[in-house]
Amino acid sequence: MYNSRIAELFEEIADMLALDTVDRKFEVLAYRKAAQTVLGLQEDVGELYKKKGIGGLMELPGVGKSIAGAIREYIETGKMGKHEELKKRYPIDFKGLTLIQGMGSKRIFKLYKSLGVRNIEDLKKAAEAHRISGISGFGKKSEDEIKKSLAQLELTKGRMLLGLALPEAEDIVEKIRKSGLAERVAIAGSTRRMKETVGDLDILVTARDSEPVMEFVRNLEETQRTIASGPTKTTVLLKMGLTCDVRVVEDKSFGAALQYFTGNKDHNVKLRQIAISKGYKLNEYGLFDKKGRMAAGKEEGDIYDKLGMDIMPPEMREDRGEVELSQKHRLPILVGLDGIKGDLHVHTNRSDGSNTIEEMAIAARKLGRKYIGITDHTKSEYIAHGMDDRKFAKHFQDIDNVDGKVGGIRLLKSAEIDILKDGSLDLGRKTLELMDYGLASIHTALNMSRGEMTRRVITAFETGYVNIFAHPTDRIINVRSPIDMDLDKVFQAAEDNNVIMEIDGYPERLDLNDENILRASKYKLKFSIDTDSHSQSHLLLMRYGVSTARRGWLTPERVLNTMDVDDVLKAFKRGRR
Ligand code: DGT
Ligand code: CA
Ligand code: CA
Ligand code: ZN
Repeated sequence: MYNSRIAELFEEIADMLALDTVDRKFEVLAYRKAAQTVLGLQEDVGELYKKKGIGGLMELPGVGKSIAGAIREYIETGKMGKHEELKKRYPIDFKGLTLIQGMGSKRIFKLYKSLGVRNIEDLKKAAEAHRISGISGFGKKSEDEIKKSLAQLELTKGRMLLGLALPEAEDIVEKIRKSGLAERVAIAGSTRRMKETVGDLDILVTARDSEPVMEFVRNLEETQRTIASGPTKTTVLLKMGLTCDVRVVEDKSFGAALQYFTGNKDHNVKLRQIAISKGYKLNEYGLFDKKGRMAAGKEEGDIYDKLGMDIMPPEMREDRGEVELSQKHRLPILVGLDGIKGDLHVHTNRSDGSNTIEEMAIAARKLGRKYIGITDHTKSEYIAHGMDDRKFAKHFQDIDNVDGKVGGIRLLKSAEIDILKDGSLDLGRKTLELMDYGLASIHTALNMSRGEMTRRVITAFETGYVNIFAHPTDRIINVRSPIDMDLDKVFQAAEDNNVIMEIDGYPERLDLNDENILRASKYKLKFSIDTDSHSQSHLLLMRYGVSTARRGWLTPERVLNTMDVDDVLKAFKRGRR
């Protein structure tokens, strides 16, 4: 797949040529034109070159002898001499620096020459030392803008939470649909696989006329800046700090493109090998037989079908054994949002939530939940206004009262019980006995040694009052690493003590994560998918918990809250000593 890489190199060559003191306008234009041509090709230039040689390349619009030569050189050696030679003169990360507002290649070069700025790091240092405002053509205003843009980039550095990225992708898809410019519109990439964080958004579109779609995307309210825009692909930097690739594909290739751009890469590589073994060729345009006839392409399912496989949910496509299972027609039927009947981790304004018990109950009922467990914090969590035994006694009466008052949903009495340093629980036995179940978690002394932490958790399990172990590893994505404990020992102890593992659906947590769920599958464990809601709107976060469970291959039987409340209560009784 050479097209995008070669286009990128050509753009960078053009950027660098434009800096020359001698006027090289025509050359610059030629490389830019060639970049657009290559980027817009339906076929890969590598394939084209293999089939038709250098002559085939030269038939492309705007590709003359020297540019065709550069393409050949790159395909054959993985290098482009012209690019390397220029790069020696301009050792600058143009691509990274153009992500900063107002930084074109000329201004980038100016900062390189005057301040030695080669990359984002250098730019940051220069801005912090107020050295940019002194450069002619920049001034204080430019420096402030650069700083602002740097801060924005910093905020969204690396990967963004699915909980932020997915709603944005859905909004954009909806807008493209409503524009009437497109026929089919779909989210692909890691967002479709519901990965916990995503690097960029990938959106696929079919349209009779592609340019109006590209223009629409460039002008979206969400768009901050266009990074690249060609006939069939536009990349924009969204205001939220994520980049978004929108590709227009032909209707007959939509399924193939959706399969390809959903990935992940390793899954795709396996699929391509299977295709080859069956005498086909698979790429983002379709599945082709030896004579080049399209065997499938319009629908994603047809591709798997022709390869002798069952199509699996995107959440499974991580090359973790799903390909082989699908070939044997033994894919599991995964838990789905439709199957969720209750939510067993819900906060109210009795501790750090923002809504009343009644408001949470009504909001949950609206979402179709049949039961919720009220799990406010215990006293050690004083910042979260955790309650002591005396307050809980009254609190439980209030829960019962609301339960009597609000029909159509059952309220269960519980608490998010702090597991103290020594593994004891943050409430007295009498209070624990008043609960329908106990949900426990760790919030303090997170830096204990692995052995101590493991002991602490198992001690808590052995009290007989822990039914659900909430957000087990206590990680916060992009903020805090998981606590160090021997998960295998913890899982084994959970099995022995009938403790249910939580999958916390809060987007910053998603804990247990997909990998740990898969790892827990060796044990006879059940899981509870909860929202850890602190307000009514959080009850909707259940989808992220469910997608995490699906990425861990969970079937409905292994998920506690797919059951009716009576069976849930029975399962809790089994857990109690
Ligand atoms: P991200 O954006 O880092 O969260 O992860 P993805 O999976 O969305 O990756 P992205 O956006 O780079 O590419 C989208 C999909 O395109 C990817 O999941 C699989 C496919 N793809 C990208 N590059 C390659 C490649 O070199 N080979 C193959 N077979 N597939 C690729
Ligand atoms: Ca992506
Ligand atoms: Ca992408
Ligand atoms: Zn909580």
